[in-house]
Amino acid sequence: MIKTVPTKPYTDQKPGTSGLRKKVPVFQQEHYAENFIQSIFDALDGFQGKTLVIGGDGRFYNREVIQKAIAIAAGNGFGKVMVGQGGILSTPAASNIIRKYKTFGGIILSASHNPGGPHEDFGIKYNAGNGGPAPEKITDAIFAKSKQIKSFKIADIGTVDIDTIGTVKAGDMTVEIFDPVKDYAELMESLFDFDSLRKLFKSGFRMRFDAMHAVTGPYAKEILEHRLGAPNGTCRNFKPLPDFGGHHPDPNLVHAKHLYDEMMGPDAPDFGAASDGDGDRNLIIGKGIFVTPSDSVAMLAANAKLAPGYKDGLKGIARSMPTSGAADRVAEKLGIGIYETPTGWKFFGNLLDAGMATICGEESAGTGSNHVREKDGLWAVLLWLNILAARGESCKDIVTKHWETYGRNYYSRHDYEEVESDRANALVDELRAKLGSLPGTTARGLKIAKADDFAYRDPVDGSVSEHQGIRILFEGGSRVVLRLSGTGTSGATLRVYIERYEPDKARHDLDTQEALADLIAAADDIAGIKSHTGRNKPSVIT
Ligand code: VG1
Ligand code: CO
Repeated sequence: MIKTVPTKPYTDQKPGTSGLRKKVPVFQQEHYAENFIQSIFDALDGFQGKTLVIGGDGRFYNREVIQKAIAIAAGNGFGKVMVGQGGILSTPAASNIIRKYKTFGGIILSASHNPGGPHEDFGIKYNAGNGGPAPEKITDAIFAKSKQIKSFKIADIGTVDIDTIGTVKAGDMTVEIFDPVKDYAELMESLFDFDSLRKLFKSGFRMRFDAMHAVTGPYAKEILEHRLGAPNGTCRNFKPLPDFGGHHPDPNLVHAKHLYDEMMGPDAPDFGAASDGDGDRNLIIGKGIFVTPSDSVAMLAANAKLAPGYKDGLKGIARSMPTSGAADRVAEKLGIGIYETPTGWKFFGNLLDAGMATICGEESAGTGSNHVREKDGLWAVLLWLNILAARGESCKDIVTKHWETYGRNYYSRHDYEEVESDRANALVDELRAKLGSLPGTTARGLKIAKADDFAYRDPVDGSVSEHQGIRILFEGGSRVVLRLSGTGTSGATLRVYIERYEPDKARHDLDTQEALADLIAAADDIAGIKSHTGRNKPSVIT
């Protein structure tokens, strides 16, 4: 039985960098989740009788919204939904399922690296049939529908058992509950040399993987400990919890500080890694050395051929604009294309689909390849392991040799979180207004060569995305980028990205913040960060 339930539109359902993210109490308002899910379907065509994938990162409110999504999918005429057992499905695993079983698309319930719990964050995003996040054309249409919605269609099917693997009928629709790990583990096994990884762990190689009580736990346990034979205890915090144990599941040097401290300690394991709420980010720390995400994508690309899945080489590399230029130097040396996109994985989809890029990366700890259409935390960890096994060198040696070959891009991101929106907007507006007058002027002795507001023209479909971050480019190649986050749920988060290239080997072991000190000061002089935000230092430095 299908009911048409009248509803009133909410005005704030605009998807951000990666889907719609709000506090749980916002999502708990009457019909809030229902409206958004119906708006997704209203923005799509041709799904009658087709299959939809549904899963989430296990955070608070996940199970409730999964039931709603199943019932609304049935109400709208989907023929089948595939749901990860227990409602669990990492973002990259969801992308794989959509592609492998050629489904119409998928709904992923996650607010990724944001905290979870009754007063924390929740999120919903739609991924299309290529397995990737809906492009702006679709997210714009969803937002437009959400502002006009008058009713949603829901099937009266009661509560579906999402914990037992198998297939059941729900009205006219089929519901398949599947093991969320198996297909993903098989995909990893097809890309990497699992035999040599087993030998590596057998030889006594020690690793620490911190799942931060988020979705990657079951995947890491199965792959690292069960399939690759890493000792029991290699994975830590591997049980997904609705509130992530009260922590931010954000694998950076602030929220995964315990891992950093362990890796810098006297008895550090050989290799450390962590992943975020929905399993698409990665933190890589070798014994005694943190690898910045921008460096990591460059190093993975430079060594990718060592893994069976990439033995024929790469077609191209894509990175988001704020990500450092380290990957550009690798692309140049390999003689392959390099693409610079706006922030957010949705912009890589076309390049991957068109076969123009094989590896993609973002400075925010996202790395991935054409094996799925999302960034993939465990994939990056396994590629690093494959490279370590094949080269037989330490992570630190691989990193320092890379810098010797290509030079080092000193890089840092300063985040000012929960700034009042008006103040953050004022900063950006003022800066935008003076962009034209900046070139030729000097700040802290650094001459500005160019200043602009980044716009991207997709080389595949020609679509244009404007206002994707303000760039201040200095003579000599250093730069500062400023943009406002599109994933936060309270106030505004200002991100300031700072980069300097250092070719001289003798200057490769400086402290990053010291190496960037003049640029950091120049950014404040130019943009008035302290005066606008009222803060004298960033909330998070990565
Ligand atoms: C942030 C990152 C961006 C990433 C996005 C989603 O967006 O900067 O690189 O793609 O999060 O990642 P923003 O707009 O807040 O800067 V995830 O792991 O939160 O889905
Ligand atoms: Co994520």
